Amino acid sequence: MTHANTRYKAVIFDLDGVITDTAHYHYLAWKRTADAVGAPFDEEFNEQLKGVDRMGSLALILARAPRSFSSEEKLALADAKNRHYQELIATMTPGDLLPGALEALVAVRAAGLKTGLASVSKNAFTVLDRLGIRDRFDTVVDAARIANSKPHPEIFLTAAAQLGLDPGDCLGVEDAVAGVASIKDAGMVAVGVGKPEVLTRADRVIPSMLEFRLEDY
Ligand code: B16
Ligand code: MG
Repeated sequence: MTHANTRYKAVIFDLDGVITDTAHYHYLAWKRTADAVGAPFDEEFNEQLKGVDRMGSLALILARAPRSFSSEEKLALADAKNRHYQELIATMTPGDLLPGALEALVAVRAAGLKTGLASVSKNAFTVLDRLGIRDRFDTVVDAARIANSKPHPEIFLTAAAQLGLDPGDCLGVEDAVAGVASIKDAGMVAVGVGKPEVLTRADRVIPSMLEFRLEDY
């Protein structure tokens, strides 16, 4: 089945900030880490961690700490943060889907397009299961097999390859600056979810997934 009103063959979604708000749980878990090492940390700084992988996020936090840390200490801090994060996401339910997210997934498939997920989170499969939407995706990139975090295009290129499609046939949806850069450098058209003055490289910006319409692209 093909759809007359779009030239795309797939839509590849980011998870955090597009499908659900895991950023809040990452924030709570990193806040505990930052407090333990005496690094300043607030919601505004947390914005810079969106789309950045675990060790990369930790490096940004520790750069503001009063001392340096050994590799062993860094691994222990990252592990403790992840265990805390996993406790937090264990409480998630389908009620944690962002408004419009499920409707967008349903609409994309109804139009005959494939759905993909491009999250650099190694906990993405758990989150999808908690939300009850794993079977809504034709492909999910395994973050453990990705060498380069966003803004590198690897994760969106991998999603397209797993679907057997050219990047130019895919639309990418992201809420983070690093994520939009990843989509654009993969050669895809980017839908930004958020503010146009922030997501300056996006081809079109919508305030939330409630405004996602396939026929707009
Ligand atoms: P984990 P995304 C990213 O998910 C988050 O935005 C980022 O804040 C987080 O550090 C990263 O996943 C790694 O997550 O520690 O669970 O592997 O935006 O790519 O869906
Ligand atoms: Mg995101």
